[in-house]
Amino acid sequence: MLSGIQPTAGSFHLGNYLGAVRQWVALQETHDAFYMVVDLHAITVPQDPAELRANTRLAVAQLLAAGLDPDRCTLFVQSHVPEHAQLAWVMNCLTGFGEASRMTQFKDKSARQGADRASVGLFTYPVLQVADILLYQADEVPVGEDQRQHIELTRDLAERFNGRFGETFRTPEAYILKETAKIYDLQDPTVKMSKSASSPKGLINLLDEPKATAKKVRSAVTDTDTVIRYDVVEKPGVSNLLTVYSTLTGADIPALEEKYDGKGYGALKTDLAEVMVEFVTPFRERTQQYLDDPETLDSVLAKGAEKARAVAAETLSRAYDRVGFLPAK
Ligand code: AQP
Repeated sequence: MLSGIQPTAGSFHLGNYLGAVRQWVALQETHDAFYMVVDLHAITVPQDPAELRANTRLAVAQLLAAGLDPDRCTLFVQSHVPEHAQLAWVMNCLTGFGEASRMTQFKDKSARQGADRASVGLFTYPVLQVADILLYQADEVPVGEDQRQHIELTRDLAERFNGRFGETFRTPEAYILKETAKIYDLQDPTVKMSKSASSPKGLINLLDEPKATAKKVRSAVTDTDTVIRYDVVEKPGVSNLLTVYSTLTGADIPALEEKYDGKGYGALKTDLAEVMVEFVTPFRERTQQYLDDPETLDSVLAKGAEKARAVAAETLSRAYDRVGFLPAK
């Protein structure tokens, strides 16, 4: 099991947590799990060095606060394991230009930046992600729906490499939970909650002031009807709120529909705002505790990098050999 998260914006948002990180915490109990903060991916768009460094530590602190346990999983920073960039080069050489051009995330992000300003790194970012996954011989990759196409590319490239050079990589599957595959923007519930595309009011950052978070939930866009029913086509806003409510509390959606029958959107939003506050308040505190203890954080990362490198180096060495590189003596 392998997955990663970018340290770009500082705080994780609710989509990151419900779509990915929450699953990571559960899966560390049952799988040999590798989780990383993908700082190499972060520099595909312009970054301030001091901010990147601070945000990388902040991402690690949030992962620990969310419940990752370094004794149950391998938690590391991507740039601490140079094999990622090394295997990415090999994979770049197997990827068609047209194939990379079809990646919708690249199309969206480069369109937002202006095609001339988008970096070559942003273009080949999905191929780096392929290397990330294949290095650990991952069977499954827990991600949100927006990553499905990249996992498909990973499967294609693993099979291409194996077909050309002999069986080397496992072909992974995306692990996407249907219920939380896509958490939507609170102001435009037809598009995903996203750090780069959502408006501040549509985006719930887990480290924001709990009061501000509650306010955003209370002003979430719903519809002109009053009935609380899960229906993503007719009622995307209400359905999104029900998904979040259900996932954070464990109450199933039919039970919530019954609970709020005849009560109107105000009651649902007020209660969900409270649920959110109860969730983010200890999360913020735990994150701060990890940030206040840099020695523990550094030692978690040193141990994680060592464990990750042991696996990654072995896979890379096999791949280099298969490609025909002369072994270094
Ligand atoms: N809205 C979402 N619903 C469900 N899952 C989501 N993920 C992201 N948004 C949603 C999942 O979070 C994991 C980490 O993604 P990332 O490293 O790409 O994080 P990000 O860049 O912070 O996420 P954004 O908001 O998607 O950024 P933009 O839009 O700027 O690229 C992944 O598993 C992802 O699927």
